[in-house]
Amino acid sequence: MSIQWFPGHMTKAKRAIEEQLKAVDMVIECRDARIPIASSNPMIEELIQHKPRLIVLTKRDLAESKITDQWIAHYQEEGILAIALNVLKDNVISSISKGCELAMKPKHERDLKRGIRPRMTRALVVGVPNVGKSTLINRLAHRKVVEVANRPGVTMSLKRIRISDKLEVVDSPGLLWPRFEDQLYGIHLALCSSIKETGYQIDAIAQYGYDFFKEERTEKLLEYYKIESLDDLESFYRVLTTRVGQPEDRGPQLFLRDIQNHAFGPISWEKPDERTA
Ligand SMILES: Nc1nc2c(ncn2[C@@H]2O[C@H](COP(=O)(O)OP(=O)(O)O)[C@@H](O)[C@H]2O)c(=O)[nH]1
Ligand SMILES: [Mg+2]
Repeated sequence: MSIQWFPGHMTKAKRAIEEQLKAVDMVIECRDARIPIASSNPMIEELIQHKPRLIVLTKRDLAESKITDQWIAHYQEEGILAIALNVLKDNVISSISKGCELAMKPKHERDLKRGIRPRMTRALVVGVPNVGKSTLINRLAHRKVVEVANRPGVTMSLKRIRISDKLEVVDSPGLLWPRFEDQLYGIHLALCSSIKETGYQIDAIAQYGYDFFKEERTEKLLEYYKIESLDDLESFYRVLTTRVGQPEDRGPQLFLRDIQNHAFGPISWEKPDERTA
């Protein structure tokens, strides 16, 4: 991903989402299960307001399932329904249908008490770039795409997918910006290939990765590189580069590439107890 976000883009994206929200009953918010904070939009709560919401933690195959479960429990405590998906492999139609039905349940019950029968639910899919929105939409679209509409005002097309007689999912072309205002989240996004790192950042990102593994997941590095212990960063890079016959200053690049290629198995970079926002 190499999208550059500027205030103008952000205002435009915000308006587009606000406009789209008027036409839907609920929101399906995709977040990367490895980095649910960094991959969430900082204004999402304000944007969604009181609409029912289903958080979909995508890429669950790349995250540590125990930590993903903690995230789901954490959202539950906050009164938000969350599910985790491998968008490439799981039965997304069934999971999304059930999730949306549960998210809408309180509203439907309120409506029924007032004598209003529930009508078809329209759910808008939102999320920052690279969380898997298009993949999700495409997998849902194995059913038929009922409409591609151009709405006046904002130039955008809305793709609506009829999932069942109870649910229609609306694709949102308005891209939301990630939580890059804090350097830590920028690093997390780069570790998950969700923003493009630039040359001068590679050392810092790789060093963050090294410190993370050294503190919490040492055995994963030892196992993968078949080394005895982690001493210091320099000797770690020396081992990495020597084995492939590359100059030592290529260490950070090689290590970051392995991280981004999921060489060490599922990794969750963010845990709910570290959550501040
Ligand atoms: N391993 C894994 N990869 C996924 C998953 N969902 C999406 N991807 C990959 O993530 C990348 C970004 O997905 P995309 O749908 O383009 O994201 P978008 O920018 O939100 O529309 C693609 O390479 C997808 O194949 C998932 O659940 N697991
Ligand atoms: Mg997309």
